[in-house]
Amino acid sequence: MKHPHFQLSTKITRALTVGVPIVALESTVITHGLPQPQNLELARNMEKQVSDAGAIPATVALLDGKIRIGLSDEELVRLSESQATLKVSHRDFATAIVKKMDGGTTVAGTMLAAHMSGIKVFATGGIGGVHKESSFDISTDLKALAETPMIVVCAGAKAILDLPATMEYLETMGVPVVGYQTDEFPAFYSRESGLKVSARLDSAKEIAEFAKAHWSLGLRSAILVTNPIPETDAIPASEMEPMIAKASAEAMEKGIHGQALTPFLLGRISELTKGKSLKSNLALLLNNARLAGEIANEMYTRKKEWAI
Ligand code: PSU
Ligand code: MN
Repeated sequence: MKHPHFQLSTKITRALTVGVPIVALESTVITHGLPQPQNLELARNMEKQVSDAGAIPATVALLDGKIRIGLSDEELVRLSESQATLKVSHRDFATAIVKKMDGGTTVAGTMLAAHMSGIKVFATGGIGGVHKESSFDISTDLKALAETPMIVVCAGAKAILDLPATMEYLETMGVPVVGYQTDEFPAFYSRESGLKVSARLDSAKEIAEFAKAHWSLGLRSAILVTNPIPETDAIPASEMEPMIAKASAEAMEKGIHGQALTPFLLGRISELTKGKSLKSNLALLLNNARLAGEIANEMYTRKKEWAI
């Protein structure tokens, strides 16, 4: 791929040419979502999970204003330690490019860059959605899911969001919400939310077939695959609720809004749960990377049968 603002690593360029399975990974989780040093450890471990599943990891980020697909270990270290990174969603790319900044790409940002590069599968922790504090604060992630044909593996969305409103938005935009081995939309730290997914699928193979059927109709949305956090790492919704309510009230008191809201809530919840939520967060991210690797493999196996 030739584009003045993109730089693909040699490994990713080769993988795209040969057509081997690739999984894109976001970087806002490294720059804004997790504290140091867990962020670096997580970035490395997610790449390892993807590799262990037989796919090539492509962490997406901005470095010196270039959209980078596939980072070296030194670059992961730089991103994890940098204090002045931009949180890059759709409207922030040009800012980072013209100001030659480093940036962590959100779900929306990663989807745009990965799709333009020809990558079809992406793993993240939780998607952004409609915030509780203001119903006008709707993450660009939802718009990206509506208009970018990729498979996005997540653990649902955090209960810091208005989950019913988030699900309604996804329904309106025609985004399938697939439950991996579950009928219920998972709520990130918790396996339950009380909300139903639009389809339950029990294997990576079924997910690949589902994507093929969806896109064969000319539909251009993503397939959102929701993978519940492993049982051993889950925190019951009832235990999370008071922490979330407290963090949310503090955000409103302090007047925190816009791009700063999600990082504030995540940080506060981690403090309030004394690190318990952080441990869960890391576990579900790895779990998602693994499933995304398996799905990418299935897509690869079927590539010759399909024109995708
Ligand atoms: N949800 C999480 N952890 C995160 C994020 C969301 O549980 O780190 C990050 C993702 O990168 C997501 C972004 O794309 O926050 C959404 O931010 P906003 O609500 O400002 O669109
Ligand atoms: Mn927002």
